[in-house]
Amino acid sequence: MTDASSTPAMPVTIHRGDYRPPEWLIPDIALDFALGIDATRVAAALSVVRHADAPVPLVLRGDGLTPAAVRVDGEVWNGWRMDGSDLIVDLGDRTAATVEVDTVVDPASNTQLSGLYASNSMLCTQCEAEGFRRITFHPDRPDVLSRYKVRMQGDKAKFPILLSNGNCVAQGEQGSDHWALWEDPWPKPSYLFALVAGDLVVNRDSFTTMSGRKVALGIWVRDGDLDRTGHAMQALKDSMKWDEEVYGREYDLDLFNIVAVSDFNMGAMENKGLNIFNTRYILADPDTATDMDYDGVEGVVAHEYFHNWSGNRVTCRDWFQLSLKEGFTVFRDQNFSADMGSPAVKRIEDVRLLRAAQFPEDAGPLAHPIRPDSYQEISNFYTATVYNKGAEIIRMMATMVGPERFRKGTDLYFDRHDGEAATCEDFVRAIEDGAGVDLTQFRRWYEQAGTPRLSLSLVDDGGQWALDVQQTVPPTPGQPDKQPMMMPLKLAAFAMDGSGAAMPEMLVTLTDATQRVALGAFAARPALSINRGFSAPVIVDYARAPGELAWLAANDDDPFARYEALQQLMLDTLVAAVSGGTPDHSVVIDAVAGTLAGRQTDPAFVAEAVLLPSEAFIGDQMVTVDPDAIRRERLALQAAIGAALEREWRAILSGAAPPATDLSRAAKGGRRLRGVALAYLAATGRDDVPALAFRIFSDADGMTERQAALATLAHGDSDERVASLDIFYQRYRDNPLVLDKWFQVQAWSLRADTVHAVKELAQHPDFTLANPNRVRALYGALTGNQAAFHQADGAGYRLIADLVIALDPKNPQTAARMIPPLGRWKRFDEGRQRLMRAELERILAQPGLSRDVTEQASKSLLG
Ligand code: B3K
Ligand code: ZN
Repeated sequence: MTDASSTPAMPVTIHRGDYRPPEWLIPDIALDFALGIDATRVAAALSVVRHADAPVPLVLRGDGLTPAAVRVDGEVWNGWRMDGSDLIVDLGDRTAATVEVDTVVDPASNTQLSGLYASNSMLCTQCEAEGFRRITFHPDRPDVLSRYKVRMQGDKAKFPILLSNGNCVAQGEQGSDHWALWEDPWPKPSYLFALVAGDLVVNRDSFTTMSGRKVALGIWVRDGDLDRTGHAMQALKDSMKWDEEVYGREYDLDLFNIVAVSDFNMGAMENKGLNIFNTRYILADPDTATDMDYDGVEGVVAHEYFHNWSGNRVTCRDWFQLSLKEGFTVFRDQNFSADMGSPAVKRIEDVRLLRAAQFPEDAGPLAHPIRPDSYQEISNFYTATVYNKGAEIIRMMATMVGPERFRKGTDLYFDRHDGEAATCEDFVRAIEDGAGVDLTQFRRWYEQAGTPRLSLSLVDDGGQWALDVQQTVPPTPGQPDKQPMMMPLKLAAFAMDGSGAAMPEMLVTLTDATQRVALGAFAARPALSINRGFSAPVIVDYARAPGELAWLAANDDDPFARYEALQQLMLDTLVAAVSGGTPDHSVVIDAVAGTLAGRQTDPAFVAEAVLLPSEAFIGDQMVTVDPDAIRRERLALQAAIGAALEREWRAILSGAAPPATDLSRAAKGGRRLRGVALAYLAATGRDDVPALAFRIFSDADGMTERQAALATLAHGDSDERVASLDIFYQRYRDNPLVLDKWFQVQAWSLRADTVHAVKELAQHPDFTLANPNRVRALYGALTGNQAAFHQADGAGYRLIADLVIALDPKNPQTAARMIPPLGRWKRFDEGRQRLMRAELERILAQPGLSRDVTEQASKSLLG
């Protein structure tokens, strides 16, 4: 299998409307693997049953495969041919047959990390979305469900552990080899198949389900990593319990295994009974993982576990329905994490991510509905829109009907579609029927791309106040005209005059392009709390009265709304400054001071609330993004807040940090606030800051404090910067996940020479294109560093385009993920536009480009 030639560049567009049911079903599959790092022989036996009414050949998809032998019902078969990379087997007028196909794959040279590949001399698989066809010929579509029997045999010394889906039903030895036979009783699509063979150690535990069944749990890692698996195991047990309590979903096998792999294209994969994870989302101990890393482990373990029902027991009919499993499962993992920690902080983090990743996608050339209408390469559609906006769509349904009725809807969904490959429409209908609600208009969220915008104006009708709401959905590629959406909008109103008069929270369902909402009686214009809890994923325009945001930041009874008010205040100040106004920092300083007063009660919330909006988010508010002015004004505001509240920041830092082993909410919040305090203090440029940061770095008993201090130092120019980076490198050079942080903090740096530094770091002996985590740590961090990536001479763009060109032949999925930042060219000045487009054109001019990169770059160029 040669990776470069296995993905043809010819773009074929697949349309949702072209869906046809499968012509052949495959109730049973037996796979026999003779394992080898350079050559693994795969003997597949498919029991096929004709589903079409009339005779039709069996089409088996392949990617980079050559059939070594084809047999039908035990006989050598000549009635087959290749059509491109697909195998067409002519079965005459048979209605059922056993089709056997032998193939040989080379895991060691599979650098795409899709199909069967080698990572640290271990063999593992990644089949979603279309990787199974890189292992053996198969329809490889999610609506073909089969029971799998998997036999694997290999050298005992090289592959002491042999794992697949389901249960191990037999094993034995044969000379220097051993073998294992795994059977999965649950029919599943090919994308959920998994196999792992390697030298692994296990953290074993167990969970007793609500019906009293004991499930054996195992987390498999490389020798030496075992003592960093405790948090993942706890997260797994918590997830299993939560899904029983909140959704009534019980685990359905006697075994649940997780394997951690260093080289992995995404976060993790929910293969039935055998989840495969990026080590990043399994391994954590206080010395090497930050609190945020801990939360990442908990959230991703939960996400993959929850897929056992939302994704595996009920799967997707076709890949256009991806949000059916991903949006719903993200919604489930968000609520789980909220229940495990702080709901307000979790909501802030989720909304921040939505605004950072999804809103720009929805406003750019790659905008698509959560249920796309067409694609060239499905890997390009594992997007923030499908995942995170998808979760918001589910959240809106839950908000509109309330928790009990929503549960009735999801119960009905699982009952109706258990064992099936379902559609988004099936989900909406189950919520309608189970919860008793009409979602006819709401379905537009599945059809229309673009972030809706609400323009609000307050009307005073003789002391009776009302709100006029105007809704527009912007045009997006292929969708020039939009219809108004149905959405829940949570509102409250408060008198700012000290009378205490308030209109308690109300839930309004918006349906029309213009709509009037009665608010009630107020003696004077009230302060409005709008879109509380971010009840709808929209942008709100509303001209505030002077002092209104500051009042809400201090007094709103919804913590999310307090956060929003303070953010909006900061944003207004920054946008005015960037647009050439004279900024008045004092309102922001006062509001931050007021928020800081609550730091004893809820340090985690306070830390989130006082953070300035990101440079990118400030840019999103502007007609033309000016990265340099944004950086300058943001730093100026940060310095002003740092100086005005210097005493507070120093007081926060003067106490002892909570012990790193304390992972309580209060301890995590305390550490987060210390990190924020250090950043504000550093912005003042006071002489003692590098020494202070270096002391924190050196005294730190865990990674949260250590990384925060290192990141602060990395922005500056001090001797302490050089020393801390060096100490960090020497200490962690053998730990890949921590070394990623070393690359990342340098690519995040606010220094003027960051693009140059990234270019140099790409030549560092520890840098490699073979590991997606390392690529993301360096280049992904650069694209997240707005002023650096958009350096006016185009050096940042060139670096990313060079990376895409170098990485595409090895790993097209990861290469394609680096393109969207170049596609935002329309948002910048003419000079930058030209440079960005030129890089996209340079990428597209490369011969033999993958389908992944071709699709992303050509769509991005259209703007
Ligand atoms: N379902 C996988 C994603 C697979 C991506 C393939 N390109 C992880 C997840 O969302 O849980
Ligand atoms: Zn998922």
